[in-house]
Amino acid sequence: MVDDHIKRKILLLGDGAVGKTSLIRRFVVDKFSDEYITTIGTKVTKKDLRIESPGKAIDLTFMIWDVLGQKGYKGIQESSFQGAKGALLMYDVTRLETAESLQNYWIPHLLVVTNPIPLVVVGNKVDLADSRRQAQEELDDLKEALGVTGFLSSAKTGQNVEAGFLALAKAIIAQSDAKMSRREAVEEATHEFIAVTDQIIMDFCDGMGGQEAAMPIVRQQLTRAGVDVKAPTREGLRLAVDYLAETESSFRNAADVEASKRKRLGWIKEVA
Ligand code: G3D
Ligand code: MG
Repeated sequence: MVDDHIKRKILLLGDGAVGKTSLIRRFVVDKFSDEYITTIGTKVTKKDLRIESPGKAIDLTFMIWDVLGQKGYKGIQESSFQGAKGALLMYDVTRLETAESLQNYWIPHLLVVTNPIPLVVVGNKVDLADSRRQAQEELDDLKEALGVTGFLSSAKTGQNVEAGFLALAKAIIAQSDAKMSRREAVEEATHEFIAVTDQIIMDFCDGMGGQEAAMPIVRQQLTRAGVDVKAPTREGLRLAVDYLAETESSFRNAADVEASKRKRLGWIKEVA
């Protein structure tokens, strides 16, 4: 029996407010959740695809990483790049400086961490463009400069939302062997736990009003739970969530502490 099911991590990169979160929402019928509204840390969304090519169909699961778009968060960003097999590079056609950012910031950063991987560029908010023709010319220039394929999209109208993801899927399939090695599978799971750790830490810091006050406690409780930040495990994270809740109960009310704890345990559970 041939196992044609493959799972790949992809990144959605681009400056803040270009429409990354909106694009994922359009593409994935996802349950609506509060933490989706502003992307704090990194959010991972799953999407199953079936790629048909002559004589063959491949089932592909994308793990789409919506990476914090604020420039300067290099640590969080670069740790989320690891293990990625492709990236959608997104800009806003009404703000051309966001296209420059792809060349000046996002691509160089990506290449520090990953080997060259398939890239697709997406010029979003085409519904707001004054001239579609001009937007297309600008996109064509960018495609040529980067040597990649690309599309004009609108997360608002849904135009070309699938096209970008599908083009990336095809490029990834073309490039990689359909079978993921065991080692790669293990690595991928590790990176997912890193994203969840990131999310839990951010959430805790939020509750405490900032990293400055919260980080010493985070370090202490993660150490106590035996969490290795380079390779967090499900068990370690569960324990860390317990310990963090314990410390929170001294300055938050019991119902809030319990709600945060359940939310964080839910994130851990989501990791396949
Ligand atoms: P980000 O995840 O890249 O930071 P968001 O971007 O998805 O949060 O989108 C930022 C804002 O742009 C949102 O507006 C969103 O509705 C809007 N937006 C995203 N894609 C499109 C698009 O294709 N067309 C139009 N017209 N707007 C878009 P708000 O006002 O909610 O902040
Ligand atoms: Mg976002």
